[in-house]
Amino acid sequence: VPWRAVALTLFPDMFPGSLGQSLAGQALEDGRWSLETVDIRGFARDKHRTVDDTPSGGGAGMVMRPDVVDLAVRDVRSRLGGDVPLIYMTPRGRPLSQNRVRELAEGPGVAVLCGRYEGVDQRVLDAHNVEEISIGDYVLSGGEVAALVLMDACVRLIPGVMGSDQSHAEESFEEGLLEYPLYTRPQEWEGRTVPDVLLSGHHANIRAWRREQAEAITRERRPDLWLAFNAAPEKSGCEEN
Ligand code: 6GU
Repeated sequence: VPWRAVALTLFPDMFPGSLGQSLAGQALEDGRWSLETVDIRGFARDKHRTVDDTPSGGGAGMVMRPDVVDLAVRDVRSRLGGDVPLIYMTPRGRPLSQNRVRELAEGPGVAVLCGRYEGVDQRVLDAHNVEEISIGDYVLSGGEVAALVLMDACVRLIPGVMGSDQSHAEESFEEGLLEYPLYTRPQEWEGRTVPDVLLSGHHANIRAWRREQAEAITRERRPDLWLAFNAAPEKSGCEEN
């Protein structure tokens, strides 16, 4: 039974039937996962198919109605069962981590609620115990692109999707560091050369050089990751769970 992703959205067309040349797209064609969309507007009850209303207490924009979203969530839950986590993509959510991605990829799949307008009425999120997740500190026009990011991160961890399973374990990000820089042929390009150590065939030296590079770049670019790494260097996972 393949890993199952369901997107609840007002814009189902933003989820392509095929993901083109992407890794996730090939894995979708190979049947290693499935992607379904549920059009929230299909659960609006009035003749104008209204899904939103003005914010209580005033303010700009519109809010997605709890009754309409509830019907969509119930429909998805009845078809997926209670074991599939229900996630709401929002910049107010907890930051997505590689640890959470790994857990989700190991499970049966995800149901992802995508907000539009200013967001979804809080009561329906509370009623269904929805997990709120953000993909970073910037604002997107809706949750759809964020949902695709979450799905891509999970799908590449599904067994058999990536070329070799070693490619995960050897990612230095998996131990909480940024990746070391990569080089390939030609050995000299536009006056720039591949570092000598990488051509030496000395595997211990290569490993040590890559580790130094990963640590230096993490220290410079991501003091937050560097601090967490040094607090728990023996831990196999990355970040602070
Ligand atoms: Cl998950 N959704 C939206 N709409 N904007 C975001 C986000 C999510 N994460 C960062 N910005």
